[in-house]
Amino acid sequence: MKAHDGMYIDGAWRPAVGTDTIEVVNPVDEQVIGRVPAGTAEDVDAAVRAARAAFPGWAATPPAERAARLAALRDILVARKDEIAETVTAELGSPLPFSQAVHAGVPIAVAGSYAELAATYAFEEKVGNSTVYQEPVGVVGAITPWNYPLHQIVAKVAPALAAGCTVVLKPAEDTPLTAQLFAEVAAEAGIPAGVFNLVTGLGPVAGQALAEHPDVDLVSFTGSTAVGKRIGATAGGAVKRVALELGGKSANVILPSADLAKAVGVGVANVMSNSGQTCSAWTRMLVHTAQYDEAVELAAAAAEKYGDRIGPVVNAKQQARVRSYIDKGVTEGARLVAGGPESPREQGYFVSPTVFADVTPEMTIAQEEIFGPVLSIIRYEDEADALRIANGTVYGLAGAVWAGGEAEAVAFARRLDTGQVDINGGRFNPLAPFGGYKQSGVGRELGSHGLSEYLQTKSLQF
Ligand code: TXE
Repeated sequence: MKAHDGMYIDGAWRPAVGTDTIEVVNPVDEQVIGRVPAGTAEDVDAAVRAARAAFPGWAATPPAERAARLAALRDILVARKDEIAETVTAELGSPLPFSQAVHAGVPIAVAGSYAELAATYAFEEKVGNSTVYQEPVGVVGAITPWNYPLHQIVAKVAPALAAGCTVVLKPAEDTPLTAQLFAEVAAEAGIPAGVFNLVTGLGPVAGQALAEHPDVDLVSFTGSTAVGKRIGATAGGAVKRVALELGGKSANVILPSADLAKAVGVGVANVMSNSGQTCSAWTRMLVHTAQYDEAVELAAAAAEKYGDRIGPVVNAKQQARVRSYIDKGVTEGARLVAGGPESPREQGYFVSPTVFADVTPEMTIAQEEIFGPVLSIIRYEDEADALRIANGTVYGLAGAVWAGGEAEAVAFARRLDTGQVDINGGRFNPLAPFGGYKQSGVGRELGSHGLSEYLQTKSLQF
């Protein structure tokens, strides 16, 4: 795989300050496929200075011109779609068709939506005797995870650029090649020098330096709850804007009137896709006691069919983490009906698609984010019980409700303490705000809500 040996700062690839590198490993065969520089606080500082210098010019660029650059960026993502999919597959291990459709397809849709929003958003409006302006916050520090390498980048960088902010990106250490490819795309799209900058590196070094940099005005972080809490505390102490997209433990609530087979089939597919490494994954399936045994049978059969075709998880650490959760499920008394802790292959970081029945709401596997292909099926007695279980975790990111009628599902969904709910399956909408209630985070991504995160409000009175 092609890898740059420098940082993308101020419109050019520049040598890193230090000599340390990070190995990029293919999770399917454990082979090293590239090396990128491990950035230091000095690299971060150079990138922040470039972003600061570029900010006044980009903020003053008319929204229509910013929209044109984003449209160009989208077009280049389309032109390089195969290369994107191959790069994500090489460093994340996801099957190529999934990388094509989701890892490349979704960011293309999101970049397109921000090209349009930049052109149409009301950056200025009259309110009584005032004019209210939406102005860019300034320099953004974006820290992204590896699970959807390009989507996580585009979901931050596109709205930031649409708003008129400039960006320094620190991508996940497992998937830096996709981030380097994105920097090439930004350059090709004519995003001016310093408006987008990339520093690869380790979280506790480059990530922390970016989150703590005094000249960063807004930190947008997606990743683990532990790191998110630290970043939130630092940003709060510095009175800095912060957006946090953290974990989830979403409930898939199947009401008795639903099409059970469909709800279970889609539910299992949702958890297994991307090997379960999705923050919004419906990892808890809630089924009425009268339909429970049938649902367990359907889910186990569906999971068995996937085999190792779902692809591996991202690295050895994640594989060990997921397998230890499976062990914990068994120890705490849940019943394994598909998969288990043994890896289906000798080589690569594979985990078998796993389904647990007889899971009770307080078990560790029903409370903590596993981030692997593991489904917990929980029994409920009535609707009130289902609601209590669904809302009974520290998280509140997403969820699903299935019912015979849409109105019944919507009534239930309105009582869920989560930021997004799919009704009878739902369909991805790049304009729909995405983000968490409770400890799943602060702020929203996507659509106009995502754009407004990067804006601050000024009013003039006449
Ligand atoms: O996350 P980290 P990891 C969850 C998921 C997973 C667990 C661990 O449950 O199993 O987190 O994953 C950077 N200051 N999610 O260890 O460490 C890091 O370099 C600043 C959910 O990969 O949080 C990377 O760029 N930055 C999630 C990013 O933070 C730091 C997606 C995320 O890595 C840092 C990923 C520090 N001190 C994991 N330490 C979701 N919500 O989608 C690390 N980073």
